[in-house]
Amino acid sequence: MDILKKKFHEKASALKAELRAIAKEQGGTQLDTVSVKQVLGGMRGVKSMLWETSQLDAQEGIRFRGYSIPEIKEKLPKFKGGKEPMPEGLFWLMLVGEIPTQEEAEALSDEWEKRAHVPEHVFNTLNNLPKDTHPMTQFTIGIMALQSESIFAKRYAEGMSKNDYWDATFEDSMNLIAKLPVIASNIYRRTYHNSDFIDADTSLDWSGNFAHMLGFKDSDFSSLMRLYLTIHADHEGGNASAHTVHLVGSTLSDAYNSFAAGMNSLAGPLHGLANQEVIKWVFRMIESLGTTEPTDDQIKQYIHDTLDKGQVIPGYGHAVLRQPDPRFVAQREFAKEYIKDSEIVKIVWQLFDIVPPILQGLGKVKNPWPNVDAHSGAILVHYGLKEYSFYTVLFGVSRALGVLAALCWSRALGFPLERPKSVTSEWLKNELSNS
Ligand code: CMX
Repeated sequence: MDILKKKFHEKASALKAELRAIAKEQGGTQLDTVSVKQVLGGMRGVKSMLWETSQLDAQEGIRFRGYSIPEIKEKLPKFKGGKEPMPEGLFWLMLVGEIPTQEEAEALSDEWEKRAHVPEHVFNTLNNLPKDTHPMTQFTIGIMALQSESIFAKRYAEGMSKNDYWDATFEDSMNLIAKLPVIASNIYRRTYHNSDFIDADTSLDWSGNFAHMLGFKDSDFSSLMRLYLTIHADHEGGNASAHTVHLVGSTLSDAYNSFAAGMNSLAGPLHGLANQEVIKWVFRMIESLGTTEPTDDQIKQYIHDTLDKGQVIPGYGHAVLRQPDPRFVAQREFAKEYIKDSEIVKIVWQLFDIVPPILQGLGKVKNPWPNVDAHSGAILVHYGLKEYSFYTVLFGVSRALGVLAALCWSRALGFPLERPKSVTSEWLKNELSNS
């Protein structure tokens, strides 16, 4: 991928010089002040990180290099005349800020195929785990086992110059992205299909081949994977998984260590694990109500019961968004177009009408609307991927695109070790009493 690498290096070198000048000449300019609420409330809204690949607006949702989800759906290259965007195109866009041509996206697909070989010791490591190890745990262990392949770690040990960090990070990122579908599908097949593994189909693109290795033959499922792996890829830098990759990467941990750390963050139920929690919650509701066609009143009662138990409604709410998540909307549109009859999808749509007013009524939930995780499981169930413990792995494979493109930028721009300041409650109380 010489063209992509060269393009990235040219753009990164220019921006690095520009940012250095800004830091020198205008470094003292105050952008924001941090409030006590931000110190105690999870640092919401604190502008403290540069993240080139995407930006999130509370009302509008995510934009990748300035393009909204409807725009990337329209503009990114498609695989063999299909309707859904190729994630290869999104990676290219996030890395260099340009929509690739069809040929460029296909060349990237071929490049990832060439880099997809996973060494045997990774599979042996996974095989030594108990079968009921959560797939996200298997995923991070698989990535950690793959760290033996890190070019950055090897070159750093040999005395690599700071100026070359971006190059080694680019190579590691490309290799890791290429290998993730192989690791993820291996985990899926060993956990749920008696280790009946499926060889890669090299005629397919990154997503189509992933769907194939998972064992899904329906071409609509491959289309779903293209959309899914595109829309989950990035959500600016402050979300927990992206920020974790950024933080760990800032210590010059390589792409494998940094990405595995981010995946442990994605595995939390307030973040990526919410996609499994949503469908688990829906299945439990169906079981408890004894019907796959619950009435609105039955659903309302189930929601109140959940809240009364001190639990959250999974798939609803967001730390930044204040409108229905456009990633939810994109999945709803996909379901409307591709899925004619699904009881689970229908329930998800019922929930979209019923949950927000109830959460609004609590008077404390800042965003009563659905997030990305509210819809994905129902579509996967429709195509037969019912093993919901695996869902966050799919999210993780996609998230690699954004966080690794951003990691390349961090190393190319020479960002320093991240080290914000903490304070004690004693300090805070003193400060407030003196103000
Ligand atoms: N159900 C019930 N209560 C909710 C809620 C929900 N879906 N969303 C927020 N709240 C509650 C919070 O728990 C908090 O209650 P307390 O004051 O009692 O602690 C209160 O409302 C205020 O929270 P907030 O400021 O609106 O939301 P946060 O920014 O703190 O948290 C999030 C955001 C996503 C963690 C939260 O909305 C939530 O727990 N949602 C359910 C889990 C989920 O879907 N997560 C996936 C997010 C998307 C992703 O990362 O993949």
